[in-house]
Amino acid sequence: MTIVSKVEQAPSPAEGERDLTDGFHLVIDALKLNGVKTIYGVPGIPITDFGRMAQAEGIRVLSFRHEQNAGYAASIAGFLTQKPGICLTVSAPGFLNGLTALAHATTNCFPMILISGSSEREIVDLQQGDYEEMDQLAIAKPLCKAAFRILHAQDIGIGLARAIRAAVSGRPGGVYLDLPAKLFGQVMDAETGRKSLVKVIDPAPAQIPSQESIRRALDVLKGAKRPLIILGKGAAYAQADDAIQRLVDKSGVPFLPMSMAKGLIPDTHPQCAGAARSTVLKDSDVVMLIGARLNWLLSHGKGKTWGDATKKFIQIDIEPKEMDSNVEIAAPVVGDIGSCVSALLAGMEAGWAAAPAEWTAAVAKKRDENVAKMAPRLMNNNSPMDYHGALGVLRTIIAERPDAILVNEGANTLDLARGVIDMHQPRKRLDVGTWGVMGIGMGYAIAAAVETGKPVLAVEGDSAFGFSGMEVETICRYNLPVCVVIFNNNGIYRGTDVNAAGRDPATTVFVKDSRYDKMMEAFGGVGVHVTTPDELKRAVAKAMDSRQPTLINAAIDPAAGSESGRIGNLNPQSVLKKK
Ligand code: OXT
Ligand code: ADP
Ligand code: MG
Repeated sequence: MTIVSKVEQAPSPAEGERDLTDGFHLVIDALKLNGVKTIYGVPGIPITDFGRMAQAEGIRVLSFRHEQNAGYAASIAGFLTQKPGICLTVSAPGFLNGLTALAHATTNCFPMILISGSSEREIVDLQQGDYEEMDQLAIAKPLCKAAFRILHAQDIGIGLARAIRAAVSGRPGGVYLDLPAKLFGQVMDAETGRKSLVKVIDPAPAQIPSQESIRRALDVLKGAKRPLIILGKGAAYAQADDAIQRLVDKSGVPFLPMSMAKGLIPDTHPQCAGAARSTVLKDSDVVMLIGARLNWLLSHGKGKTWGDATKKFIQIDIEPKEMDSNVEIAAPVVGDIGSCVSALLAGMEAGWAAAPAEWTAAVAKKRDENVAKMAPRLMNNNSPMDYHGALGVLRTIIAERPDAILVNEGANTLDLARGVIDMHQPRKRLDVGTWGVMGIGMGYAIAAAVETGKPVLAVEGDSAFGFSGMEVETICRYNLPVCVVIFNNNGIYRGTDVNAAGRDPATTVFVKDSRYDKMMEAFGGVGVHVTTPDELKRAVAKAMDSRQPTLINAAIDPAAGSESGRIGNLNPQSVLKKK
């Protein structure tokens, strides 16, 4: 190709002179060749022109107000599409702003590539104080799955290929790609450059489990009296939805979805044990983990949550090192979830006995009791609203629009929404993930709308929203179908804390009765303030159907929440008396 922009402004090449390309265009061509359609980032030196050129070449380049939000957007784009989400930042401070999201992607096993411009190697390595000097590669390395730097234009094809393969193959994760400013301007012969590009073939190859591991797993499952299947976000990521549904149906085993696996099989399925969580964890005797780790969210597979009965675990995971990470795994099945679940199905002979009826009936009974206990709380029309009253109407909104995407963060706002709002389709619930991180909200909402075209409902604690709130301008700028509902209880967990020393406000409280809806109005979106569940329902339904950027400030009783939501037990306690 003939190079454009800066080089094109040079005098036209003399007759017979070769076509040239440069670093800018080689990176863009390499991304396009590998199917990258969207970049999330923040412009500046040295990548401003790169963003412009990528846009001119047909890549959608979404410009954010802060790199962390662009990074979270890229990470969830990776989860939703199985392709690496791309985040583009400037050097040092921009890079560091993007790094939290890169680490988050790695922790959550989402494929993502953070591409950052960087300063001149010669000056950085001698620490001579270059513009935004920082040894970015060294800093990124421990926080991601792989990190690469490209120094020469002829290596761009290979460098991009390595980054893409590292992000999506095996256990997916975050990859850092360092592009020094000088690289962009390097010129080379266009034909040689074209030939140097690499289209990555089969970037995430199937990983077939051994027959022996399948036989072992089926033997353990067959011997179970009280079996349980736990579905994690790895199962949602794998997009093996039909096979997983068949396994659940054929085995008759109750299943417990982890937060982001909700909807992989509808929460309303008769075998769903989401509303009998404590019971199934405690009383099961064989547990099959599919794309879920035995980390803190599952009490490490031991302790009182899991009861006294000896458990046997079957674990399906693409990462062999995950096995025995917390407790002994009786039947490790290493491979990609699609291949593993298909092999299990193939090995379940005709007439495979469904899970014992006594067990499934006990689980169903507990679930129905819990659902019945919660039902009246969801129907209250109190003002000020409590969490259940407000969430009850949002549950209906999602039931009526099962293809909408729910983004959710906060403490009480997160934990109660997870329980109350049933999900009906795979990969529709996106939340704080493995770290319980606040700040994913607007980045996730933007990427979800962009990648899927579906309307997004972001249910946000007022504190959680504050971490990415400025991106409402981005939502308005791109006119995205995002409805943000802020559960405004005047603070973190509750709005009622008082500072005993009397000077400053307590650390957990915010300005009382703030009007977050005005923020959306400031950028041309729709802002609504509501005080009752009925008003909330009307406002959300209107926003979801109109697809207009909307922010609804939902006034929640400041006393309604509890410290840290459902995980208050994780707070250390002082042995000294509280002042
Ligand atoms: O079986 P039992 O009896 O046990 O009952 C369970 C289910 O069976 C039942 N259930 C149901 N019943 C009836 N019907 C239905 N449909 C149903 N479904 C379920 O309900 C119970 C509970 O079920 P659940 O939820 O499945 O089970 P449980 O026991 O809770 O599960 C355990 C966990 C650990 C798996 C689960 O709790 C979980 O996933 N938790 C995740 C928690 C999390 O990640 N929290 C976020 C972090 S908290 C804290 O760190 C915060 N910060 C600090 C901070 C962070 N995080 N990040 C950064 C960058 N900086 C700082 C901050 C600042 S939160 C926070 C802000 C908070 O304030 P906000 O204003 O934003 O929010 P508000 O709190 O609203 O004010
Ligand atoms: P959750 O938080 O929902 O419990 P985790 O993030 O802890 O889920 O676990 C996800 C697991 O899924 C990781 O161990 C990861 O290696 C695994 N995983 C991700 N994709 C696949 C896949 N395609 N096949 C098999 N395992 C996968
Ligand atoms: Mg709050």
